[in-house]
Amino acid sequence: MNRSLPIFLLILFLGFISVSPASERVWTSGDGRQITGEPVNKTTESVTIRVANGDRHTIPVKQLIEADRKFVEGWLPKRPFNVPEDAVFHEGSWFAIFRNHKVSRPVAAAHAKRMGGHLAYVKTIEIQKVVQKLAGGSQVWIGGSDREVEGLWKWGDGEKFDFTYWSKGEPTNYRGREDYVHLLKSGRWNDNDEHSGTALVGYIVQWQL
Ligand SMILES: [Ca+2]
Ligand SMILES: [Ca+2]
Repeated sequence: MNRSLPIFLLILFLGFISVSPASERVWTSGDGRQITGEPVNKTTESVTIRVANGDRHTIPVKQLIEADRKFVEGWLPKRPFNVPEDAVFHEGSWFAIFRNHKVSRPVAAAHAKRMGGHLAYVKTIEIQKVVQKLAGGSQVWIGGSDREVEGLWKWGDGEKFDFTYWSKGEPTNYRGREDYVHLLKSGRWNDNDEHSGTALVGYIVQWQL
């Protein structure tokens, strides 16, 4: 009898279990259907699961059994490379502040891009609350502009502003040169010159998963 056979089988077994990611999980919906995969993203409403062949399935959280819903609640998606440890996760995105005294808008935007993100798109009051908390009363760039058509404000993905949080009397387009939005100390928005050196001390970067 070959004594090395049990050892060979053990190695084979260990090899087999090690290819299965530790974060993989069997998900069960209320009607008993199951799917096996690794969670990669979530919002309040849904969780996105990557299955073995790489496909992603987004499942409404309310369709899952209670144990799975609880798991999603307490779970945070993996931070992509470059996302700092103190970043905040909200509705499918990570947000983080970078401080850089008197930073111009192009420098801030280029740094965000190099890190695989973009200056934050503040499309909802909930995101406003996230970025305002991160800013902590300092003046920071976010990701909107009316550079293409004066008065037509858009986020970096081309979506027009729906939610806005302008400070009273803004945007002013002062001297015809203000095409970029930032948070004032109050958290309200102002349009400003992209090379403005006046007290802008940072920027908020967003990574959409
Ligand atoms: Ca303008
Ligand atoms: Ca202004």
